[in-house]
Amino acid sequence: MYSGAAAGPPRRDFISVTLGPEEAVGVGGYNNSKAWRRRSYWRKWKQLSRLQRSVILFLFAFLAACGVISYTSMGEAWKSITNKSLDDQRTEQEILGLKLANPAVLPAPQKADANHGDYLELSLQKPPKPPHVRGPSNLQIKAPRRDTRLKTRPDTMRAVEELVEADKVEKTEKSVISWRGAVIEPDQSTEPPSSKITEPEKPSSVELEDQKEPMPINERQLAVIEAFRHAWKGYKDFAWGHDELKPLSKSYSEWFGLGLTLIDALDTMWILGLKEEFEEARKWVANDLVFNKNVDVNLFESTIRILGGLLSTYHLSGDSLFLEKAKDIGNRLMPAFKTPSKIPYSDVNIGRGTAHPPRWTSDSTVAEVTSIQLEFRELSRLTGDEKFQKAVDEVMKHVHTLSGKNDGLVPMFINTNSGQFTHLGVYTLGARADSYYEYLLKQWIQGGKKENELLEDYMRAIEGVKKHLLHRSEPKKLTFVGELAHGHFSAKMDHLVCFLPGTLALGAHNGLAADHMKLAETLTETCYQMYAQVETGLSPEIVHFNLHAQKGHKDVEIKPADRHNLLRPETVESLFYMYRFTGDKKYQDWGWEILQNFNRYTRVPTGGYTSINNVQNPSNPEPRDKMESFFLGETLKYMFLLFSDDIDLINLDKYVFNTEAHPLPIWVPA
Ligand code: DMJ
Repeated sequence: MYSGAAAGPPRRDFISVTLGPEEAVGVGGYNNSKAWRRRSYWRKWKQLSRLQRSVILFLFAFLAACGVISYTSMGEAWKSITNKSLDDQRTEQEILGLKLANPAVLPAPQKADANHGDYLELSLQKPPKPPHVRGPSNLQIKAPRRDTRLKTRPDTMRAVEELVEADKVEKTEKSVISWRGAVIEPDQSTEPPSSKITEPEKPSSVELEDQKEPMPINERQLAVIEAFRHAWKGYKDFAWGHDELKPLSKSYSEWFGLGLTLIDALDTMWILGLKEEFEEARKWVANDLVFNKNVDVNLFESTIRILGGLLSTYHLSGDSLFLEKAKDIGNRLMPAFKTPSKIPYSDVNIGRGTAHPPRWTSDSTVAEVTSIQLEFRELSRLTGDEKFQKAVDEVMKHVHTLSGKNDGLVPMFINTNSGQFTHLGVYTLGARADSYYEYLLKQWIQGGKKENELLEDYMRAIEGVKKHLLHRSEPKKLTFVGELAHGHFSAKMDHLVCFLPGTLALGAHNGLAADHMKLAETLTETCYQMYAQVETGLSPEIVHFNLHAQKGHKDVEIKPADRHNLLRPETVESLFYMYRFTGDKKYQDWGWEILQNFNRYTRVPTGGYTSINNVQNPSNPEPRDKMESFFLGETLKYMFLLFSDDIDLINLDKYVFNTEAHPLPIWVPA
């Protein structure tokens, strides 16, 4: 209670505001004029004590302040709710494969260091994205659509859950992989480092077509998926993280100790839509793949399988982890080029940074030094570091000028000191020379068909093949590619040569002579006969063709030392190209026969497939106990693509396959 001075009106310690009817209605009756009301309120106000007035004023002020504060914070909260739901929608859309109006882009070629002068200025088309941004490739493809048996959405959601888990573990990486569709970025040029900056092009109609829904998977493709899963099961159970599976002994073998099969198989899993397997393998790459190892690797093999595999997986998935790994291995392989001639050594110690030729010679194999270019050139384009491309371009320029060729055909060896061909006079399209020819054409395609020396060398070589190496067998008159040794023709043909029909067809598709396509057709038939004429329906490593008809003899003869089959891809590879370019279903049927025979004679019940020693003995093909990494990297991938009618599933106007079946972008797509 408040007790005030005795004199004066008593003070009240409460506020009483009574608005009775007599206050509202004046003596003169109802008067609701504004002036009257103002006067009346004012009178009331004046009647209040000072304390009462202060309290009322304070209350008004307090309420007004509260109003202002709550208005501002509600606005913020609303804004963040709205943004969050937009973000959520975006993530979900990406995960579900929906095209965004404003898609992320492939990280532009990155600057390796600041001092590359003119070259770099030309090479960089766009400022690099911040490293944490995982953009999809400008040539990213859609994972194929499965039919109802292979449920896409649950798969996707499971993959997402795993990814969330993985993210917790891998704090450094944000790893939501986008399984979304072909996104051809209108603002991305894929020009090589050495070419001029061009204005970004709008997506062509062909590019826009890429954004169509992928086709559903058919029965034969499902059979390939099943085969892949069976192979993968063996690898996972007995060889996880090692180079190759030994499916019979349920163990593994090491070559480089770098998880070769796993890396070789990454983009195949992507293309087949095997999301869970892919994610599991990705985790291994993120956590366990280490290149800082005191180990000798073969430059060619590690380039085509590891560097190529990582680069293509980067392009398909848009996941920068793979580019980082590619850069790492690419840098570690560079010491191979430190030779007197700049022709690289065959072997590099990727931990020590030293390189050397094989112990018995200072020669390198011609195919090996001329079939690493697609990968190193692409690495330069992506990183903005010219050194990779420079090193491999120099090799090609040098080989272009060399003497010792025979109408464009090259010998099999080249000396790392002198830079000259050695062992002159022997010419083959098989082992040690094969992919030299393949990469002439494919580099020309990769670079936008501008590098004329490559085309010249390719065209001349095919003329050389026609002139010196083509013959016909008896009795079926199959055209085959033999070998020439010091002027003597040999009717020997490696299975490896069966890459040639596919390459010829690719050249014809890119505008080269139409007779290349004719030759491709006849040679594909021959390669198929190398399977069909054998007891198991599987080709041996090497065949000899009969040049003269002999009673009871087929076209194909096999020597005991050559009757093994290593699960090689070349014939299936050519079948794939031929089907893509002709649409003739017989190529699919031939591939289907081959897949069934692989299943019959090379499949190991406990998981995996094995090389065999004897393709001529169906009752005992003599399993070798080894699954080569290229069975997953190449053979099954080409099978899957062969059985697809979707030309956008690795569109051949946008991608070029390296010699290990890893698709890399064509810099200036048709
Ligand atoms: C693969 O490593 C590559 O295809 C290479 O070009 C040749 N050998 C094997 C497959 O047979």
